[in-house]
Amino acid sequence: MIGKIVKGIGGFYYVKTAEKEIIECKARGIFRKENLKPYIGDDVEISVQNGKGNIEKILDRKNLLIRPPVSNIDILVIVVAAKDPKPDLFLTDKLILNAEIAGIKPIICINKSDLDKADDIVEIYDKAGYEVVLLSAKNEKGSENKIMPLIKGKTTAFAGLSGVGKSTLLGVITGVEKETGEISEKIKRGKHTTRHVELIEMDDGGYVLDTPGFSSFEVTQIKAENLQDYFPEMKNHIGECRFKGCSHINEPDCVIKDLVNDGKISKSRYESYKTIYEKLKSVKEWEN
Ligand SMILES: Nc1nc2c(ncn2[C@@H]2O[C@H](COP(=O)(O)OP(=O)(O)OP(=O)(O)O)[C@@H](O)[C@H]2O)c(=O)[nH]1
Ligand SMILES: [Mg+2]
Ligand SMILES: [Zn+2]
Repeated sequence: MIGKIVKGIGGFYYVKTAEKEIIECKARGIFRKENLKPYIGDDVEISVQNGKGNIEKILDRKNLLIRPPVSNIDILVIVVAAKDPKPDLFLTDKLILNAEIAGIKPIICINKSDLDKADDIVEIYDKAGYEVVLLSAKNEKGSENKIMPLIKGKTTAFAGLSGVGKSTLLGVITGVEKETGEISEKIKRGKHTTRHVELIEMDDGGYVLDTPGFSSFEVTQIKAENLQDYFPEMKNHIGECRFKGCSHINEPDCVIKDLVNDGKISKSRYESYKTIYEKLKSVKEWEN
């Protein structure tokens, strides 16, 4: 039987079959040995004996993200709160970058617009060429209509810091509210903070995935020299600098630095580029 992994809890994987039946499965030990861990979103071949499912094979993946841990998605909606928690643009840029590397379309969703209009953040990502949606999942009627047309029929994962409102937004989109909660002042996380990734099927044939918030991770899967290829606002200018192979950091007559100084490329995006570039430079070959 073929199915899709829609949820994973405590070593069990929940596989949805073509008949929309959910079968609880174990992954055979071999996956651990081969370092082929099943991910939510994987299409898998399963066998069922005495009501117990077993994942036999993971079918070819279209793509895989480790942060958040999902496979076969079309769109990554990166949710940023205009306020509470404070926007983390570096994390946002890393999430965007991971999507770009995996060939997944990023969309920036700025939530909690009732608390702040976040003009500066809208401008940063607009300028970079990304689709930006500003809404308030909790306090704006019909906010889901701003995002639904962009993800219709697609498989979309929602990622971002804990407490930005991913689950609230998904509740509005799917009409099912769960796992959202007031932010506890002490730990600054939603009280009902999402603990696992879950794939929810929509009426239009698309899927949406809630994911737990996380705050930091490293990008390591590319070489520093290739980083510019994944920043769309830089990509169009490759080769225009005075030096061939310009890293856009210390070289003179650098078109990218000029664009940053002229305000055509956002400073915060450029700062993220520089920080990630330096980090990638320091990654040893064997780590790559
Ligand atoms: N003011 C305001 N609060 C919101 C909005 N959307 C969500 N919240 C609140 O923000 C808090 C966190 O929301 P969640 O949806 O649980 O956040 P999350 O991103 O799923 O958090 P994790 O599951 O921990 O990653 C809750 O108290 C929500 O009610 C909004 O548009 N405006
Ligand atoms: Mg959540
Ligand atoms: Zn340059």
